[in-house]
Amino acid sequence: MNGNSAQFSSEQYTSEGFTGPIRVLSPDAAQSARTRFYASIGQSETNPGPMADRPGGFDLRYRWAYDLATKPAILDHVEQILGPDIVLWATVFWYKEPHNKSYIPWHQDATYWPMVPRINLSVWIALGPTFRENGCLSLIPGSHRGWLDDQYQTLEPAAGFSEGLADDQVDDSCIVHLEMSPGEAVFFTEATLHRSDANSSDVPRLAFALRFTTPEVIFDVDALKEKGIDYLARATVVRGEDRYGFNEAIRVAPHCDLNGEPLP
Ligand SMILES: O=C(O)CCC(=O)C(=O)O
Repeated sequence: MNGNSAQFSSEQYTSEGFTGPIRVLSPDAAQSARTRFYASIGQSETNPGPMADRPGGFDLRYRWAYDLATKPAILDHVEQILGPDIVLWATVFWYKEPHNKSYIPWHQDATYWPMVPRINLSVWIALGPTFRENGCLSLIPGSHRGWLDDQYQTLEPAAGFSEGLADDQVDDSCIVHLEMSPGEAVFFTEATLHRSDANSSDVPRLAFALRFTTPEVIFDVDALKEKGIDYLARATVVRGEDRYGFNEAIRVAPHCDLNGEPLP
């Protein structure tokens, strides 16, 4: 991949487990999101250091992050895959400052999440440039057809997750390195194998990942709490309607924080 945007393809998403990169934000909109992100973590964009803040749930704290996550152009693509009723249940800023040595191991997302059934579409938006040396996202096309969590192992401390797959457990002969320009996004499934390297460059790597599902999915709130990720998981219907009412306990009104106060 070289940063030339592709066409969104639901056929590719179904057959290969991903589609993209697709341009979802203009370069200016990506720059504005970057500026807001750095301001909110108290860092300078020109000389950024590590993030002290938790990377999740910004959509529940800042109106700009909620608006970014629910842009109609993004939801239009999501609707092509998930249908008319769409739930945004988590967002994460994946940020690696220059020379951050941590890498993200091969994994399939839904193996970490207490959701039944396992239905998730991630929209991973590059807010700055992503390339091999700054730890771009990489994935394996077609890897979403089976689950591999029975092969997970405990990983070394440099891995961003304590459990996942070691590199030599994965056949990466058809790996796709998603080198992307600010404002491009890749859409991938709950089961698509992906990873990212450490950032060995002087350029920060910043992405905003959005997790979408459908209202029929039930989240185990106690298990989320046990895993310590309940702070980032709050299900909000962002398009269509909830015909099930399964997730009342973790729903907040759109545009409100966890206490029901309007977002700043
Ligand atoms: O951005 C990264 O380095 C990892 C992203 C990831 O694992 C995810 O979005 O599920």
